[in-house]
Amino acid sequence: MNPHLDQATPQPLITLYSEGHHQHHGQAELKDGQLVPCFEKPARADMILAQLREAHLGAIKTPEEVYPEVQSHWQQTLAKVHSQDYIDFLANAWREWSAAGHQHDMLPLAWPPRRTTSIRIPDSLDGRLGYYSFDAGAPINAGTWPAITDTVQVAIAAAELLHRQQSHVFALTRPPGHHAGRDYMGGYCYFNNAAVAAQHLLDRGAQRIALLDVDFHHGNGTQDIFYARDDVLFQSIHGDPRACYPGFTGYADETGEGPGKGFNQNYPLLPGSDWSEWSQALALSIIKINHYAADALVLSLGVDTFEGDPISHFKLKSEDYIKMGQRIAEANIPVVVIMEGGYAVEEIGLNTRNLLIGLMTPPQES
Ligand code: OKP
Ligand code: ZN
Repeated sequence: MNPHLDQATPQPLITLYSEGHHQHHGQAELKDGQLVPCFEKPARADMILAQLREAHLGAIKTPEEVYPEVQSHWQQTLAKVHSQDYIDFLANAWREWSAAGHQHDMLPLAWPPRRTTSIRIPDSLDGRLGYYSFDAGAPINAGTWPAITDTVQVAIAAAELLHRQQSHVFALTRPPGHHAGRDYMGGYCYFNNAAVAAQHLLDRGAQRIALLDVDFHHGNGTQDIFYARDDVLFQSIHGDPRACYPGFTGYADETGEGPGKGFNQNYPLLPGSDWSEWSQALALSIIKINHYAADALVLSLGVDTFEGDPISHFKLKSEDYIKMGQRIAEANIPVVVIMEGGYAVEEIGLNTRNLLIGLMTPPQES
């Protein structure tokens, strides 16, 4: 046995969290042609928080506690990864919807098909709702704006803390963000929390950020935001788009464009993949990160790769998340973990906790 293993005492890990996410709770989503209760719900974050407290992983702080200026700065950072018209749409959407007398969640009904002569922004709210979304999986209600702006501040404060202390930080963000593109929502996502964290690190002087997305689903929104940029190396390990949601992107031949050519990397894996297949893709991605010589790593963490996830198709076990965290720690750069998916609510806390424990206690070099 490695004699150093048992000497590896976990360092405290600071978690950033804000209560505001509770205000966002959608009523229903479509699954296999049926309206079912939303899988993406406040209990997800509550379960993670409970496990972090039980494991005494470290302090849990609000964005204002670590970075009081976040309240006056977040909109600037947000506007670098999302278009202002999209941000304004989200800011006003519920007010317009409720003024029209509606009480149920907003959900889009129509999208422009291929070969649309010219796509303009409709005046009507229904028109804009379709224009600014790629699916009907991101309901908007009264609490959506407070929740998504709160969680963007969680992501920024976590990035700020990483910048200051140069050690790992966990941003307990909810709702997730990696399906949100520059000017669209979808797949439970509105603002791209991971992209905002990466942008904040660049604004603080980082030259190169690696953004690794380990959620079961392809991070199509993050790919969209950074596709033509070379200051963020985006990599995603996910269910093969031939079989898995969102299904239109995530192929291995999507490698970036213009100055971003070579800075986008997808690792599609077949449904049913377990740790042995999954960890091979991870190893390849870590080699890329090392080669890129990133200043920091933004980890889009979805634990919907878990074997018990109700909407996903990989076969990772709870113990595998410890190994995942350890392997990622071997990249030897500070990591800001941004929470994305994970819908096996009973196990979401344990799986997340295991990842974080692995990250904080890598096997020691002998
Ligand atoms: C968000 B994240 C498949 C339906 C998929 C949306 C899934 C969004 C996942 N039958 N519905 O990446 O965890
Ligand atoms: Zn996912």
